[in-house]
Amino acid sequence: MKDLRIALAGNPNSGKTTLFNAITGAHHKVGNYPGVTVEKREGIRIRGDRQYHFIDLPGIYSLTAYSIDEVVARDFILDEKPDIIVDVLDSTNLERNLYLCLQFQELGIPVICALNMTDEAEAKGIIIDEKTLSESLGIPLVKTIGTKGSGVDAILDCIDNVQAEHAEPPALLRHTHSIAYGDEIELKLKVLEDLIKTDTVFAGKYPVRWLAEKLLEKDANAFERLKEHTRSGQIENTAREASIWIDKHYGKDSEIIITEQRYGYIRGAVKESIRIVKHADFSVT
Ligand code: GDP
Ligand code: K
Ligand code: MG
Repeated sequence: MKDLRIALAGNPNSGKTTLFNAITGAHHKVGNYPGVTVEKREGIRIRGDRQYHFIDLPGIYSLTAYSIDEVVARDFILDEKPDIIVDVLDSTNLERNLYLCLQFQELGIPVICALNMTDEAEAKGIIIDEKTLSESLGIPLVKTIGTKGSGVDAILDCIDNVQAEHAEPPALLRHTHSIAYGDEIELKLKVLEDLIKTDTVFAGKYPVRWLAEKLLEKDANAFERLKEHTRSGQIENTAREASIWIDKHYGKDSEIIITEQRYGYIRGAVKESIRIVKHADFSVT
């Protein structure tokens, strides 16, 4: 039987556990992540010749590894390398929820979005054109209502499709869709990516583009991982010089610049695919 490992991730309160229960029924295992008291919930769903092994990750807003929940979620994804991430989004608050989604996508692991709470979104007059949103983000989307268990089969179908498309090479090292950060930052990223690629041990562990971005953002955990795998200080020095250059050039911290560009990209995608209707209009249509 084929075993697929699927991380259920998303912001706190987006409905991950509700959806997890709807998908896996009563077959749960609850424990802790190694060394910490953060709860780890695992469950299995069997369909046809496939065993879907779901892991309900702690709710987080970002992968910056500032809080223990972020560290747990990030380490799980980077070190355990799930086959697929199902990112559960609160459809009533898409922009904020998509920020995390973009970070998963940048990791190069196949991502599927469950647009959850679509009942609440509809009640608020938020109309999501999921086809347009899916095309502009380059991510498959499935509408769900966790509390009613609706959309569960569609998620499993979507997992099957994504898995068939991504059979090779190893998930973590594949580069998918990513946003462009403008000529100057792209140039710095390119130099860093080329340098990282020459370090075969380090480059083999993580997606190169993602690493280059994280180093440019001065992400402390990414620097720690770099030091774990390479003795050469060249990547670190180049990254630090590049972020200092960006700080000066833009007059702002490189982490802020990169974050703003991600939000700009999300806002653009959401603007094209969401309509808000007033209740008066809503009752007519
Ligand atoms: P988690 O923090 O992401 O695990 O979120 P939970 O699964 O604990 O859900 C948070 C709250 O949202 C609970 O009260 C759920 O009953 C509720 N909820 C989950 N999914 C939906 C949904 O699709 N629609 C609505 N209206 N409520 C939902
Ligand atoms: K709620
Ligand atoms: Mg939960």
